[in-house]
Amino acid sequence: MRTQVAIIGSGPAGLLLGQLLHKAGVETVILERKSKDYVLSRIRAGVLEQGTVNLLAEAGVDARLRAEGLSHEGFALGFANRRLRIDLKDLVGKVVTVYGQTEVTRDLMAAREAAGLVTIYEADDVALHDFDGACPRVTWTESGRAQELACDFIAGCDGFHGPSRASLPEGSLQTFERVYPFGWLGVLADVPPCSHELIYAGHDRGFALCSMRSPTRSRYYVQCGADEDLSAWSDERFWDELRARLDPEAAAHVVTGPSIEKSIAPLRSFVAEPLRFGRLFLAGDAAHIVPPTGAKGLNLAASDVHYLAQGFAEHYGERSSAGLDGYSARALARIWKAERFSWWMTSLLHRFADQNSFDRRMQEAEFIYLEGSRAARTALAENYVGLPY
Ligand code: RFL
Ligand code: PHB
Repeated sequence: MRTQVAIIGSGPAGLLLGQLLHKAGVETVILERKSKDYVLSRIRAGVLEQGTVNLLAEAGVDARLRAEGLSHEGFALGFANRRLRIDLKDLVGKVVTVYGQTEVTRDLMAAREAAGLVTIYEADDVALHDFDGACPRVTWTESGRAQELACDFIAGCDGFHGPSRASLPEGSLQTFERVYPFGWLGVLADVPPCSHELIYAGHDRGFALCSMRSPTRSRYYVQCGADEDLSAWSDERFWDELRARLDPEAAAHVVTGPSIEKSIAPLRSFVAEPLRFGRLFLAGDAAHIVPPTGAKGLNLAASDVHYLAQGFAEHYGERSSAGLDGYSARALARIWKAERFSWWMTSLLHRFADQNSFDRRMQEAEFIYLEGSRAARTALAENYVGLPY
């Protein structure tokens, strides 16, 4: 089998890249380790920047997003029983759209299928070869049978644990990492959200986030220990802990119900540099991780893919290598800004085990500064809605 761009991973980065390349007349094959149903069962991001929405429109997959996505003009920060609204529309004239990553993935998969493009699910032992030369190859096994795909380029969109970054020779990458000493316990439930906008609450007991998927489906998170046992968290314990971390008004509006999904996610900041090695390009979580506090992970995957798709379109359409040559530097410039913002929001709102009373006062001072300064709120808002690209 042969294609122009072999894409490893059918998460949002791989699928969006496939769709943008299809629009540009470039052939792709996607190889995915898991089944389609498994990929669609992962509950992750919920907040899309306008730039991501625009890209999904460019890819021709925004019909359901426009009909069902919730436009949010602001969100709230909670601190010591107070709540501060960040009015995105007023501060920076932009909004964000609440629409689940699962739905983005579903729409992209449907468009790929409708266009008759090839995705190979349940591809085992995916391995990348010869990407430092002119003729890269990808091999895998399918129902125990060895398979091979020859290609011009490989796009590594296989998330943090995938084989793409791992196949780079020792010493070819520089990595930067911070692992946070806590995780997020997330619950999805078919209950109306406690507030019509998101609330990010920094409480003495730890961080909590009130988010949603629709007017009848809520997504909540509480900060928990990194190694906590999920079975120790009954629904009842979760709801009690959530309410204890919210201001009284928000807590009073929490409607409880049985969880339909419950999981613990670790928090990490990570960047690999550069994003290109020969004919292999890294994009999305394969190249970088942000803690979810700023809602940037999926959005960064989208901006990477925008730069990369442009590079491939220029290569095939205009016979120019400028876009591919500039990909790593262009993408990394935006990645580091989102890393800074996500690290800052995480530092502001979480409880750290080694935090002393001075550190806690610093968090409070930051919150009070935001309350009193439109300039500070504007800086927060311009990052939250997404820096331009
Ligand atoms: P993904 O989604 O991890 O997809 C990678 C795909 O590669 C496949 N794969 C392989 N395929 C073939 N062979 C192998 N050996 C393979 N190994 C792996 C995987 O099965 C998978 O299908 O990476 P991608 O596409 O780069 O997308 C990144 C986003 O998923 C991620 O950044 C976001 O979910 C992060 N994130 C959030 N981002 C936002 O922009 N806004 C949010 O509100 C937000 N909230 C979140 C989040 C992530 C969370 N978790 C669970 C980490 C909330 C949470 C709780
Ligand atoms: C979510 O709805 O899952 C969500 C929203 C905002 C975040 C992280 C996750 O910052």
